[in-house]
Amino acid sequence: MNAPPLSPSSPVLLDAIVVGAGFSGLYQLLLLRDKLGLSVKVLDAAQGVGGTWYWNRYPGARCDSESHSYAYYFSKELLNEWEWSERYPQQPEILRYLNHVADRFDLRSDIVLGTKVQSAHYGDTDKRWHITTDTGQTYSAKYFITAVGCLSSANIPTISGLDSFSGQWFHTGEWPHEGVDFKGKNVGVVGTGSTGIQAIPVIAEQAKHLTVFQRTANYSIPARNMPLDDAFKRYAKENADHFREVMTTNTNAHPFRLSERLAFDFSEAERNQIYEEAWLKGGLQFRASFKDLLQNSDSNQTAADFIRNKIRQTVTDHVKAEQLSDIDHPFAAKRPPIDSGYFETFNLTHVDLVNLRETPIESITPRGIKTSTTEFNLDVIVFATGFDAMTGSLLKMDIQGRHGVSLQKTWQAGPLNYLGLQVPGFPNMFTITGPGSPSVLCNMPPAIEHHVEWITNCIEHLQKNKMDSIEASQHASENWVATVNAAANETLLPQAKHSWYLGANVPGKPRVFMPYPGGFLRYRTTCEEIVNKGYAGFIVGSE
Ligand code: NA7
Repeated sequence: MNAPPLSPSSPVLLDAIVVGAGFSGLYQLLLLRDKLGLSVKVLDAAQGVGGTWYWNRYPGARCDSESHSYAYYFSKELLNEWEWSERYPQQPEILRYLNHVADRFDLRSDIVLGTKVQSAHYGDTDKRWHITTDTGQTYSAKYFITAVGCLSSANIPTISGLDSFSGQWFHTGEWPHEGVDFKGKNVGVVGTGSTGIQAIPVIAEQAKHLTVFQRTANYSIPARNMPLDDAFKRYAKENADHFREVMTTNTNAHPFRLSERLAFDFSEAERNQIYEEAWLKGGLQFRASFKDLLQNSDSNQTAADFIRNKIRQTVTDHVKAEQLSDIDHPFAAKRPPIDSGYFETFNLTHVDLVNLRETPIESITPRGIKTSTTEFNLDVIVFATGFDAMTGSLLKMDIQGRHGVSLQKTWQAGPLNYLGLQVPGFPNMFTITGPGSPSVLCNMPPAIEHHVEWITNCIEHLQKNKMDSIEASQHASENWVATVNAAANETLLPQAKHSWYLGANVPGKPRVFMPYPGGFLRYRTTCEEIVNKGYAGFIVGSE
């Protein structure tokens, strides 16, 4: 006779469960608990708070947003007491900041670490979310809020033979806490996105030999990182209201505005002078040089040519320079990296470049990486191969809405959603910076603050009006996905065929443009209008 099944532990009953203890989850906990007085727990698989900044500890990991903008703006006190040390914050500093936030707002008592959510099922009868975890503890909550980040599900390529490799290998997004010692080692880095471009110069400083395996050449702008002096720190604090205003009323939620200039309103010499100044200034602001860089192919070409020339001027080896500047997509159609000495690194005699477009990887052998022509002997392989972005972390959980319909099924043809906040068929589930919202096209903290505040106001509205549930309608969701894709088609963004914005970096993933590219201001305005129309497109009701 079979033994009776083990009785599950009794569920913890809550108003809300939040998954993820990064920027989104911490602020969502604070608002739901302290503003609305709800019972809330945040669950996170990690052993510490920080979300993406807990896991991404690879050499050179830093944020491409400027530090004074990569912060919460909801608390003046917090803004005033925190000191950023560099123009772009390094991973350890961001992690310290988020730990400080957790302590300062006394959040830890409601964060359950080391707990991975395995499933979240909506109960058609009791109208609650039932959550199971890998610790065996279960939860039941009225609201289920995902704060899992857009870039947290590592994309490890399935290359045959990886198991046979006798050296060490790592994915940058799951980096060991004790670090990796590259001294005296032959290292291979696969991937030249933002992560590879940050890591390659730092790994090159330590490794005996570095081979970079490039599939798609990339544009990159010098970051011009530097320590922040007291005058700037004071200026950023004294002008916090101004920065907040700029970040919340522009396209990308960065602390600068897109220029009103059009590229062809200037002579070639004048245009190149504008690019030169932006190049010297450094950072993501380069793409704001002209208003039409992402709309007009010819305008974009002027920026692309400027950067290609810079690459050719920087890299002394003619063959490497050609391979690094042979870029197949418009500038900024993929997330444009910024760097600290990336192209210069290829002038070092112990750094080689392998062009995978000419000689693709065939397998991984016990000794290293074998391309169609050569076997490269390696001690360490670093996969800087990115993420199953925007949907990966959500689909990894077994989420089921009404009538047991899974999120996998609902998203078979791409992430159906309304405003990137809800999915039809999943009542009282909210996705912070979910697919369909501007998210990764923005400086993330303002995008996160907006979503967290919107969700909090929505739940407050339900409670005040004695409503029990909110759910995106199918019709509004289909229209929204069409709106997102129409907005993408107004730009050059879909022309980057291998972009993770389109899901094209993960084999088998449906190709749908995922982040909303119509700009942060337009998006915020749309969200506000929908609320003012009584949550148009949502089904709000008492159950
Ligand atoms: P990205 O931007 O997705 O870059 C991943 C890189 O890895 C990119 O160069 C890819 O080439 C390459 N890649 C991926 N799979 C393979 C395989 N199988 N073989 C060879 N090369 C491969 O990820 P990042 O981590 O750099 O950046 C993600 C975001 O994090 C970034 O945009 C910031 O917002 C923070 P491909 O271009 O696909 O040909």
